Amino acid sequence: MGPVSGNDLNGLGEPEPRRPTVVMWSWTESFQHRPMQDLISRRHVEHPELRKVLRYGDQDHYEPGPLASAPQMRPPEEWVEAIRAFSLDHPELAVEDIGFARVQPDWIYDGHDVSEEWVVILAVEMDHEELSMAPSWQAGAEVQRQYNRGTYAARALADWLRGHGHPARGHGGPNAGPMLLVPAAIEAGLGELGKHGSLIHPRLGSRFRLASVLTDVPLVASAPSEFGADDFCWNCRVCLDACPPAAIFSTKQTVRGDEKWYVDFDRCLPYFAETHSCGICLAVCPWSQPGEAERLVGTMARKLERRRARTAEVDGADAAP
Ligand code: B12
Ligand code: SF4
Ligand code: SF4
Repeated sequence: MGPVSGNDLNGLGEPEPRRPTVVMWSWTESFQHRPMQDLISRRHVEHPELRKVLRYGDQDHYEPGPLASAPQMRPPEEWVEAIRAFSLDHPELAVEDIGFARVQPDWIYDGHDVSEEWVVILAVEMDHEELSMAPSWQAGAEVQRQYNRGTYAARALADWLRGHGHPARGHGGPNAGPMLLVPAAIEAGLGELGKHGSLIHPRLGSRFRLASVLTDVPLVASAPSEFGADDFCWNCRVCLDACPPAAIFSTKQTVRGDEKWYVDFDRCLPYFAETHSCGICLAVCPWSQPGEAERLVGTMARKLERRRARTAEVDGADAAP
């Protein structure tokens, strides 16, 4: 694991904002946990079943498609609609959701350069039955399969934008790429951060992966989506009780100047490495059960409504002569 705690590298307890540090999933640079990353990759490659689904990662040589010389001009709203149609309705790509956000410097890894103004975030669903086999190679294989789908879709969208004369680069897992995807996906309206450190989506729960496209094509930012997942997490501890190395905190932590749910890197990583990428926390989250997220969105909306009505009653009583 190296001499420095992964939590220190991540900035746990640091009150000031700063750019994140690459801690895992880069094949082009060296960092403290590189030997651990290489060990995990080797175990994947040596596994007779997992090896069949590995497409991207250290074996990956990506040639972006040609950039058309005359950029096609359209208003931002039209680009948003065209990109949504390309990614959501395309018979081969068909990602499950998409969102748009302006890139923020705090998401970009130290030492990396992102000059593009916009990021398009793609959400790719994982099969709940396969995921529920975690910890096992079967759940690990589902993670890889959906990484393949996300990376393929992101690169296809980037090539499509380049074909219209707009520089774009597509990226997907397992590679970390140049920036954090979770805060970008929150900003792009794809969900709320859960206690288990992953996103909760209002339809997919936590059973999805992310991929991204960086571009300068003019876009419109999506509205962040708040539907009560954060509130729900305060009264739930299913993931916390199910996590074998006890890596999930019961309260929010200060990390690089933000108060947020946080997962103990030093506890999660060794278990993740031993189990072909664990994922128990995603599988057990009530929001991840098929059909359950929509029901919980309704429950949380009613709860919020009752709370608002009670506050209005109290305010009314206080104001009465
Ligand atoms: C490195 C990495 C890991 C490492 C270390 C994670 C860590 N917490 O430090 C290890 C290998 C342990 C790991 C484990 C897992 N990971 Co991981 N991981 C990544 C990766 C490649 C980079 C994240 C990173 O640099 N973290 C290090 C630091 C900077 O972490 P941090 O400050 O605590 O930030 C985390 C969150 O708090 C949040 N975040 C960061 N800044 C901010 C700011 C605000 C305001 C908020 C609200 C949130 C937020 O994003 C970070 C996610 O780890 C991302 C892909 C990407 N490019 O983002 C996938 C990613 C985050 N992992 C993912 C998942 C699902 C997992 C696992 C469940 C494994 C699995 N089987 O799927 C576990 C869960 C453990 C956990 N929640 O941390 C998904 C999350 C998808 C989702 N639904 O949200 C991602 C996005 C991969 C993907 N392309 O889909 N992961
Ligand atoms: S991936 Fe596994 S070890 Fe890591 S936080 Fe989730 S349940 Fe715990
Ligand atoms: S299992 Fe419960 S506490 Fe954990 S992320 Fe899901 S809703 Fe939140």
